[in-house]
Amino acid sequence: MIDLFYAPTPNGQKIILFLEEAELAWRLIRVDISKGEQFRPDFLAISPNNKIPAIIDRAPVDGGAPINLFESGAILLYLAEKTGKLLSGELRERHTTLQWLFWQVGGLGPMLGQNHHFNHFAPQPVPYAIERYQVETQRLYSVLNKRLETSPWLAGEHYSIADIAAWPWINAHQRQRVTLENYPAVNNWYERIRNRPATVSAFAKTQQI
Ligand SMILES: N[C@@H](CCC(=O)N[C@@H](CS)C(=O)NCC(=O)O)C(=O)O
Repeated sequence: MIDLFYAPTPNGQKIILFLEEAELAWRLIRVDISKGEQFRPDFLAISPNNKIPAIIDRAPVDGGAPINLFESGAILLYLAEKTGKLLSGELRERHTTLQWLFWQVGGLGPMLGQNHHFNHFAPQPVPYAIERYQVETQRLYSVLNKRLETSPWLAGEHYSIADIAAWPWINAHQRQRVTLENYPAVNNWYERIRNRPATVSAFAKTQQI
């Protein structure tokens, strides 16, 4: 059983996509980040950077004590290694997957997060910042589009944790003021993931809780 500390944001949604895709048993523990619950000492003991997502794996493969983890990329890598799913063991495909996973956690996520901030949450409009992150958002969508013009999935021939990491951020494209039709290969990839049974059931389960 995996305990997932969750809020309905792209970084949280990555983990439910993996858990459903890999058919792991999971329990969702909501952390209301709008009310500051991420600063509670019991949560900080698991996630000292005061951010979701975080997990506790109560049944690690070594049979030892429960493992706590924060950072969505580290969690996806851990769960992929635990289950042997969504991360190839083949040298080239494995490192192509990790390359795009790191691109997402180091670039796509933080930059689109700044786009969300300056478009929706800044206390006053900051035209320079809005423009800067809009241009960077478009650049990143173009990088993704180029990759997906030549490859069905980010890692190559197989759906992987790299796709899972990127998709929830693209799912928020309207908030980023992006028109997906301008990025046809991204749009096609986006729809294929949106219609996967695991994607549908992951979101349905979070509505139920
Ligand atoms: N690099 C982190 C980013 C996580 C993150 O930014 N989480 C946000 C929600 S999407 C959060 O918990 N924010 C609360 C806060 O900053 O206080 C990851 O990939 O897990």
